[in-house]
Amino acid sequence: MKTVVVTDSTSYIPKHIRENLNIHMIPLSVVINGETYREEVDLNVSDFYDAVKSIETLPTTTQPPIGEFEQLYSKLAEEYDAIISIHLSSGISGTYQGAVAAAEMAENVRVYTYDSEISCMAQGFYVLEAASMAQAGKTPEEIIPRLDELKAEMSAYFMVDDLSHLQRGGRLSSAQAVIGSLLNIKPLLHFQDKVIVPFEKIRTRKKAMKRIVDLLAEDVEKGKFLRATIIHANRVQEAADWKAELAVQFPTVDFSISYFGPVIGTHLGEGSMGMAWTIK
Ligand code: MYR
Repeated sequence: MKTVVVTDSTSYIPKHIRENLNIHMIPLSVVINGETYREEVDLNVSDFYDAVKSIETLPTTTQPPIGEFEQLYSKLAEEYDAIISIHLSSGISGTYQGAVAAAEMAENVRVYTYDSEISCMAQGFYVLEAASMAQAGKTPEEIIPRLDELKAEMSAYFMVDDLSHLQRGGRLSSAQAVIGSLLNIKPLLHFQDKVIVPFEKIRTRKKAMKRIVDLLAEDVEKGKFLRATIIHANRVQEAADWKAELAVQFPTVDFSISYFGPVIGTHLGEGSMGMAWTIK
């Protein structure tokens, strides 16, 4: 059985890695000043953060049209027997539902849609694992349980510099009163049941980052062998410094650096920072 992996742009997997692992990507889009840009295709991450500095109207985002999924699935059906299509959490975007609708219409190929229940390189971990296994000839029946194992061990925490982006986009799932009480601090956020909720109220960025490290340490102390990714919104140097520090503190963990690209950056804002980890 020949299996191939599809994901959306919010995995933010660099192009050369996608090409090496035969990962097919469907982009979400950002609308800036009335112009629609497909992220990772028409607009890269650094141009996005440059552009938002100079515009008056804040950008918005859109999920891919269902037709994009239909076209890609039908092209892949010519060569493959199965497609594993892995997407950002259905609790924050309609992208996954689009994939499901197109999967139901697909002919001559079996499409397995997978709700990552998260996004960014945390989702990317599932995509990379699935693609490596598919290249090694594994079937969806072998790959999907492995993704579920990674999901069961996934932790991801992030903080934003300014909560108003998440509030404006309606992606923070909490009572207005709770959100109001968080506006002047740097709460740690995470995903619960596919949506973003506050994890803990923390006053400063430094303390929030320290708390993330403590949470990682708890898992390392349990003897888990982990891969972790630092995810940043245009904070390249800060992410590199953090990674260098953590690599010394946690020699058994494989660290990487990834980013909040245009679509996710629209909802989190520049300066956001987070970390995700799961088992190797
Ligand atoms: C759409 O328009 O359909 C896209 C909506 C994307 C919402 C993004 C909300 C923030 C996600 C944060 C992910 C952090 C992962 C560690």
